[in-house]
Order: sequence, then C-alpha cells, then structure tokens
Amino acid sequence: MPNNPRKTATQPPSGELHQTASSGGVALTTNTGTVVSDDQNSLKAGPRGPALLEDFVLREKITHFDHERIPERIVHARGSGAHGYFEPYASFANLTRASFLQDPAKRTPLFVRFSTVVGPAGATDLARDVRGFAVKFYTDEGNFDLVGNNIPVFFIQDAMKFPDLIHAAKPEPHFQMPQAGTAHDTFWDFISLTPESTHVIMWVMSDRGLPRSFRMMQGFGVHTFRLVNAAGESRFVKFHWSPVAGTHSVDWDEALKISGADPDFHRRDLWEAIEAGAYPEWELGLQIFTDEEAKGFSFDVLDATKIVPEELVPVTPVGRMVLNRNPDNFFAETEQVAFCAAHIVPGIDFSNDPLLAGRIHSYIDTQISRLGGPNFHEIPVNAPVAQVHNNQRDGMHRQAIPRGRVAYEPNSLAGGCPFQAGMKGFTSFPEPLHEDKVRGKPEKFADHYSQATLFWNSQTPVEKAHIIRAFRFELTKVQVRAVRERVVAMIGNVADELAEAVAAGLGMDEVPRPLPLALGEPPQPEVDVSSALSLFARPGNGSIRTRQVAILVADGVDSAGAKTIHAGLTERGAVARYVGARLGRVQSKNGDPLEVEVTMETMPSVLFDAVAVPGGDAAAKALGGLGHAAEFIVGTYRHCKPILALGAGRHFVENAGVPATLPSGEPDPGLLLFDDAQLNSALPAFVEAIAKHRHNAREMDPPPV
Ligand code: HDE
Repeated sequence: MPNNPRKTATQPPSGELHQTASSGGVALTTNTGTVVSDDQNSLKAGPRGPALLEDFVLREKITHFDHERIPERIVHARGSGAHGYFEPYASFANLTRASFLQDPAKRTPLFVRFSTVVGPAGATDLARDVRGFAVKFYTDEGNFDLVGNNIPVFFIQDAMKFPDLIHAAKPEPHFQMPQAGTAHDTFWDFISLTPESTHVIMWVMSDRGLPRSFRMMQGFGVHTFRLVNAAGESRFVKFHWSPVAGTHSVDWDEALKISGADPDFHRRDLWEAIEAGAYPEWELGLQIFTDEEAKGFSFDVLDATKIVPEELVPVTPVGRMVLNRNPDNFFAETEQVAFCAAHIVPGIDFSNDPLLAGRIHSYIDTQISRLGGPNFHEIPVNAPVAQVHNNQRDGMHRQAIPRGRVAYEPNSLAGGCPFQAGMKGFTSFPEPLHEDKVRGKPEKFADHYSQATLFWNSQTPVEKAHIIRAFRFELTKVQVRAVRERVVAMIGNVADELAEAVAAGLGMDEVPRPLPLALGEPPQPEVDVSSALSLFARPGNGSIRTRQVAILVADGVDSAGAKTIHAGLTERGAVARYVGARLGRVQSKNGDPLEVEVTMETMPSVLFDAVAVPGGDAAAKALGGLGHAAEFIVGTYRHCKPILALGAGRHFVENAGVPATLPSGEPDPGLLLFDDAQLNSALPAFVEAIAKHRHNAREMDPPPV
C-alpha cells in the first residue's frame, strides 16, 4: 500500500494535456523509448515549488535542443537539395569503365545540392554569387561526387590561395558586413591584386550570377578530369550539365527586390516544381580530348581559370539527370549531405590541376568538424549503395556493428577478407611524371586575360550592358578609391569599351591605364568569339511549364476572360494566380466571384514571369486607383517580362505609363494589348511571349549604362 494514497493519484488539470494518446495514436516518448505522460509541465516540488533535478524528461529535451545546431559549411552554407536519377543515352564503355555510364537501361540514384558560396545558411538566394552545383551519384561501384559550380572557371589557380579568397569575400571580420554579397572593399582589393580572377569575375558580373532558378542554370565540373576505360586508356574530360529549361536569369534590380519579397525564391521554386511533378532535368555532356591535343592548346587545361571553348572541343551529350523527389527532412539530407571532391569511382580520375589537389584533401577534412567525426559516410544521405567492407573501426558516432575479431589485413583468421581487388578495383591512371619538385606554375597560367576577353566578345549588347552595370554597382559600394581604380585597370586588359564604360559609371575623370601583363606575349587564342558563352545560347525547349503568371483582378473583372487565361496557362503547365489588393473574393462583372490567391503586397511583380490584366471597366478603374497595381505593370515592363491586357484592362496598362513601342519604334512583342473579343488569339500570343522569357529589346540598343 502506498505511503500516501492521496498524492499518487494526482493528475495535471485535463485542459493542459493538449493532445493525449487516447485512440491508439503514436505516443510521445523519450529518446530511450519511455512513454511520456505530460509534455507541458516540468516536474516540481508542488505546483508553485522549484523544478526538480530528477526530471529526466525535461533534461533530455532541453539538452537535445541545446545541441541542435552543427557548424554551417565554411563556404556554400546556404543550399537546397533534391533526389533524382541519372541515365546514360548509350554505353560509353569506350571512354570509361565508370559503371553509371555503361548501360542505358541502368538508372543511378543521385542527390543534388545547389548553393550560394558566400552567404550564411540564412542568407538570401538572390545574392550576386557563383552557385554550387554538387551531384552525388550513388553508383553500384561507389559514390561519385561531381562537386561543381554554375560557372565553368574559378577565381584562383592553386589551392594555396583558397583561404585568402574566401576571407576576402566573406563579411569583413571587424563588423560582419555585408552578409551575402561581394560588393565590399576586401573582396575587390583581393580581386584587383589577383589578375588570374579576371575571367571568373566577368562571369560573376554577368547575369549568370543571378539565375532565375536553379533549374535554369548550367553546371560545370570546372577542373579537367580523366576518363579511363577498361583497357586502361585515358582521355581528359570536362563535365557540363545543360538545363532542359534553358539558361535564364533575373535582372539585378529584380534580384535586389526579390531578396526582400522572398529570400527563399530559388529554394521555393525547386521545391514547388518537384512537388508539382515538373521534374527539373539536365543533360550531361562531356568535352573529351587527348593529352596530345591538350598540349597544343593556347591555354593549359590544368588551369581552372580557363575553359576549353566548345568550338575547339564540342560537348558530347551522354545522358540525363532528372530530379524527382524532395528531401523528407532538410537537416537529415540537405544539411548533412557531405560532398567530397575525393569521392571518385573506377573509370574516373583526377588531373594534376593544382586547385583540385587541395580539394581532394579539404572536403573530407571539413566534414569531420562539420559532422562531428570520421563516420559521416554512415549518415543515410551519404551512405553508398555499394557494399562497404574495410578494417576502419570505431570513432565518434559509429553506427555499423562489425562482427568478429579481425580488423586488419593481411589476415588468415577471417579467411583473408576483405580482399584487395587488384586491377578490378580503382587504379590511378599511371601518368608518367619527370619533373623537379617546385613551388611554381606553368607559363601559360600567366595569361590572365585572353579568355576574359573571349567571354566579353561573346556577349550580346544587353549582356554587356548588364556586366557594366554590375561592375558599377559593386565598385560604387567599394569605399577605397585606389581599389576601384585597380579593378578598372585590371579590366582594361579585357576590353577598352568595358573599362571606359565602368570608369564613366564610377565618375572617374580618366580611365586608369591597364595593369601590366604577366605574360608579355600571350599565345594566340584559337577562337575570338564563342556563341556558347552567351546566356541566350540555350533558350530552352519553348515550354512555359512552371512559369509564374499573375492575373490582376479587382471587383468588376471579366471573370470569363480571367478564367480562360487561367485555364489556358494551367493546361500548359504554367502556374497562374489571381492577384488582388487583398485576400478574399472579388465580384466579377459576370456575377460569379473569383478567389484572390495572393496579394500584390506579398507577391510583387518580381516574383512572377508575366502578368495578365483581364477586361472589365470597373476592375480596370479600381486597379488604376491602386499604386501597387501600377507598380506591378511598370515593374513587369522594366524587367522585360510579358504583359497581356484585354478590353478595359488595356486602358489601365496604357495609363500605368509603359511605352507603347520598343525604343526602336518597332512593336513590342512582349506587350500584348487585345480587345475582349480577341481572347482566342490573345492566349497563344501570350504563351509564345512567356516562352521567350524576356523581351530585352525594351532595353535600348546599345542600352544606357
Ligand atoms: Fe569547394 N568547398 N573548395 N569548390 N565547394 C566546399 O566543403 C574548397 C572549389 C564547391 O553542397 C567545402 O562540405 C577548396 C571549386 C561546392 O555541400 C570545403 C577549394 C569548386 C561546395 C571546400 C574549393 C567548388 C563546396 C565547404 C580550392 C567548383 C558545396 C563545405 C582548393 C568546381 C557542396 C564542404 C555542398 C564546398 C573547399 C574550390 C565547389 C571547405 C579548399 C573550384 C559546390 O571543403
């Protein structure tokens, strides 16, 4: 019999037990499986008494919470991931023995993580930055991590400089500003003193630094790798991912505003596309060339600041990647995924790129502190599908339970297992080496500008204007005049017109003289222009799937027109939304109400790819009286996106102040003004205009800087 029967029956007041396991639901437990009776109240010496140390339920909960965070990645901290698969178009056994490239019937599962480089995990998606494009192939012969970027060249040539680059780019250490951008003194100070960065800087200042979506950017392995076939023959290779949706970007002015309106713009876009079944897809292409061919190039293929122009070595399509499943848990998968440049498989090998060498070390090293020990390969998202058998044992967070007493090799007590596989296993390509041990670089590494000029020459006038504006924006934020001048002196070696325009944009009276060249007479480049380097080279497949379209509505709207546009766009896979001044219903002129899905305040025009304004006199008048609605139209126009207006809607659009024609006087193919009766021809024209994405001819030619 209990000592005090009165007290053993005590229960908390029933109102405080918000949810109890009454009908066979899953009961709340501690981490050791003890069922918890009350998750609202800690254990106390009386309702008004002190909390008791013996409360193991409270202590476990708080202790676990205290340790929920792990260090974020030192670079690429902000990222978004997805699962998918790769399938090759054919067997490429002639090039490589890599198992994922042997059989078109074989699907290899994979996990991808896209990222920004500089910002912290909570930064905006739309910072001007390089994007990471890391793919983990779970092949049946081990994991192959292709840890690339959306830009094919890098800032530096040798791993020795990486910590300096990142220290210069990250927020300045005394006051931790700016959080996610490169528009500050230390970054440009470093860049202006590191001429090898000129080429990548041209890419980052281009609209490539501001993708419209992760789904609409290319990916590159950056370094030269090797492919090795079963006969042991090796060729050099560059990896390219090409998006089926085409390469598209946002405007810098949009990027700045999206950062406020929806800092998760890219993360949301990827998530929603996969949830909607519009699976993002890329084609994997390879540039393949021999050691002999490489020797003849005007640049060194071991230099990560150089591309191999596609005119010199075309890209061979070899397969496709489809992303078809969102992660179940962000932390468990996207955060804990550990990409390592050292993870390669038989059939793929490293080149002697001195930047790659540092990476082979760095990634495993960083996971040890980020994920708490050497057993991160056992975390589900990192675990290979290939069997793991070795004699590595113990360490922090070990999950596997190896059997037996043998953890060494050679052994006889376990029958010699696990055996070395000899030539069946991974074997490094036996590249002959006969050189002195030195700290230095090959001579061609010193040509810092030829390919930056090639990039500039390959851009359209609109792209060039955007590059000039980007330099102006970034350098205007730089406080130290000498740094600004040195950058202009650096890009003076790329193109006079670029340096002159940037100098003018910065209010310099004189264009600084170009920096001295490190290589007196750079080798003659093979190509002067490469059309593949323009963002417009890959317009996509013409589909409007997943494009976000706003339909502006107000009381009195012509609901028949609005619904026809909505249905027509939805049928083609676009995401059409009724956008109004506030949530709730608007009364249409036809009598049936329309439900406003989002408001102009929460989803301004920068979050959409196009806008439609249906007819209806009263609605057009109401929209005309709303500042937000006029801004919506003007913003859509300024950012070169399509506008459709029907009936009375066209008066609202015309009165919002958008020019009726292009600056050239030609009709604007992105500005579609129709009568109500022309709805049938309006919709296909609108779809075609959306498929073009941007109508850049609205920017003057040449565009004003
Ligand atoms: Fe990385 N890089 N990197 N990097 N990198 C990291 O590894 C490093 C480089 C790239 O989504 C870190 O797990 C060094 C080039 C991507 O998880 C770290 C050098 C390219 C990601 C690291 C480079 C990349 C990283 C930080 C010069 C394009 C994100 C956290 C020698 C080919 C992967 C981590 C993900 C991440 C080191 C240069 C791409 C510290 C030392 C070149 C996409 O290990």
